[in-house]
Amino acid sequence: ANNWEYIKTEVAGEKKNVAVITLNRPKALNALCNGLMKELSTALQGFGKDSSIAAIVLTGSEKAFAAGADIKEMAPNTYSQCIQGNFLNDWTEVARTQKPIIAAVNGYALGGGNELAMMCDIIYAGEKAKFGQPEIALGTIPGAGGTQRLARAVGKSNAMEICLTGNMVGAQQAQQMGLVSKVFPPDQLLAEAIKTAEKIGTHSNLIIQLCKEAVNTAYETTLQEGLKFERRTFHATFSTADRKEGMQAFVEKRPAQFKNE
Ligand code: CO8
Repeated sequence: ANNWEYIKTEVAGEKKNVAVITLNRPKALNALCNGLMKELSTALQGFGKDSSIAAIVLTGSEKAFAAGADIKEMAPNTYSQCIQGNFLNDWTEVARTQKPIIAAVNGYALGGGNELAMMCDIIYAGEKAKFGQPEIALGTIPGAGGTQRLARAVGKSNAMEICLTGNMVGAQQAQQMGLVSKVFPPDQLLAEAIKTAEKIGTHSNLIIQLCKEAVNTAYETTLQEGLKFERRTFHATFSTADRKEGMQAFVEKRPAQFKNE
């Protein structure tokens, strides 16, 4: 129904509760121009508010998830324009989304493309996927999490090597490092990501949201504060109808009927 220029959106899964957003700028290997990022933010906000959607899958093409920020668009920027235009501020919508997002990465995930994947909650890769932060070769550094989220995902030595050399790492290596949780043949990747999103979608959307928030808190605070947040959030689930139903259903040996309340 939408007239997107740079993305495609559809609803998938047996229960039609999985949103699939496909980056669709094939001529530029899905380079992340302003227009694309604006459309992506708008689509995410829409699916975020749509109560029939439980989880979101973000993907690209077989050749490229995204080859980075649009270098041609970015090249003329000056320091003062970056500051005054708050360059990259629009990029955070992915990380702000409350629903789970799975990145299904085939082909290149470079620079801003890898950073975009890392803003998602789970990364699945096709066997030929290639991850990297090549900014260093352009005389700049990562600007949307490539030095920060990557270091937390793969540790200092791996992150340093990736950011300082600009070398790409393949899917298997990315999985060994912990950047990627599963690797699939390229033609099965999207279906597998949707399957996982559907599995997530069998649970209570309300509790899913709390759980995502709790895991994300592990990246934001000390262990003691994080444990406290987790404990209180766990306690809070006892005020929900879905927690009552989940436990009742277990006791009665039947599937739970969650109402997201
Ligand atoms: N920006 C703009 N155009 C691009 C980009 C890009 N990042 N990547 C590819 N393209 C374009 C090419 O210019 C080419 O267009 P044209 O046909 O008009 O010349 C087309 O896509 C196809 O690309 P290639 O011909 O180069 O395809 P190859 O298969 O030969 O090579 C590569 C594929 C290796 C992926 C190669 O295209 C490449 O190295 N791309 C650039 C990768 C890169 O440096 N990415 C990092 C960008 S910097 C960045 O992301 C900074 C992030 C800052 C914060 C993030 C927020 C945005």
